[in-house]
Amino acid sequence: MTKKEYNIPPSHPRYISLQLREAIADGVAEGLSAPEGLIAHGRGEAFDYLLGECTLPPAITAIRAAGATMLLAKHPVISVNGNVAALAPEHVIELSDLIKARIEVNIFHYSKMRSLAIINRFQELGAEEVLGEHKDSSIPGLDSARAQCTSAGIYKSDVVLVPLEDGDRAEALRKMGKDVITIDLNPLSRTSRLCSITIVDNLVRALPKLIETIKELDTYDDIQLMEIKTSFDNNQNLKEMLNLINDRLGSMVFQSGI
Ligand code: PTJ
Repeated sequence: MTKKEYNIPPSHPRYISLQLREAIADGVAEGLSAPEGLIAHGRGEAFDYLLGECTLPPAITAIRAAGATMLLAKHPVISVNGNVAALAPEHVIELSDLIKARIEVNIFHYSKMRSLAIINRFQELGAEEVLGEHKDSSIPGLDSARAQCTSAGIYKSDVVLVPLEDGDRAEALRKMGKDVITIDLNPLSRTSRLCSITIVDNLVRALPKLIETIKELDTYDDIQLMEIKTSFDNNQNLKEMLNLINDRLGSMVFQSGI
C-alpha cells in the first residue's frame, strides 16, 4: 500500500484494516480500481476475519511452493488489476525486479482509461516496463475482456501470478499449460480451486513474505526447487486451510469487549 496519511489514529484497534479500506476507496477515486473492487475487497475482509488476519501455516507452505515455482520459471509474469494497483504496487515492483518477471495489466471490468491509469501508477512508482497497453494476443477459450493479452507477456509466460483473480481466466491459463499462482483470501473461490498454487492470505501480507522467501530460496539449486514445487498439493493445502478455519471458529470464546 502506498504510504499515505489517512485520518485514522494508529491506536485504533482496526487501524490496518481501515487503512486498506481507505487505500481501495482512494484507488476508485483515482480511477485505478473499479467500483466493483470495493465489493471484492469487502468479501476479502470477511474471509480475513476467518483467518484471524494473519498468515496461517498452509499459506506459508503455498508461499514456498510459489517462490520455488517462480524461481524455476523462464518467463514469469505478474498480472495486475485495479485492486492490486491500489493495495500493493510497490511490492509487485520489488517482486518483478527480484525474479525478472514482467508486469502486465489485465483487468476484468475493462476500460482503456483505467488500464492506462494502472500502467501510469506502476511507472510513477519505478516500474521500468508495464505491459498491457497494446494487446496483440488472446487467451483461448475465454470470452471476457480478460482474454486480451500481450504476446510478450501473459501469452508467452510459463508461470503467471494472478492475485485477486476471477476463476475463468485462471482455468483458461492452466489449459494453456501454465503454472498459475494466485493470492486469494477465499479458499472456496473457483480461482482458489483451479490454480496450481493458491496462497490463502491477504495480498498485503503475502507479497512481502513471498519476496522474503524468494530471497531465501535463491541459494537453492534447481533440483531442490523442483522438489518444493512438485511436493505441493493445492487441494490438500486448501483442505488444511479450511480445517484450520473450522477449528478456529469452533474454539472461539467470546468475551465481553469491556
Ligand atoms: O480491476 P479489475 O477490473 O480487474 O477488477 C478486480 C476485481 C478484484 C474487482 C475482480 O477481479 C473481481 O471481481 O474479483 P472477484 O471475482 O470478486 O474475486 C476477488 C477475490 O479476491 C475474492 O475471492 C476476494 O475474497 C479476494 N480478495 C479481496 N481482497 C483481497 C483478496 N484476496 C487477497 N487479498 C486481498 N486484499
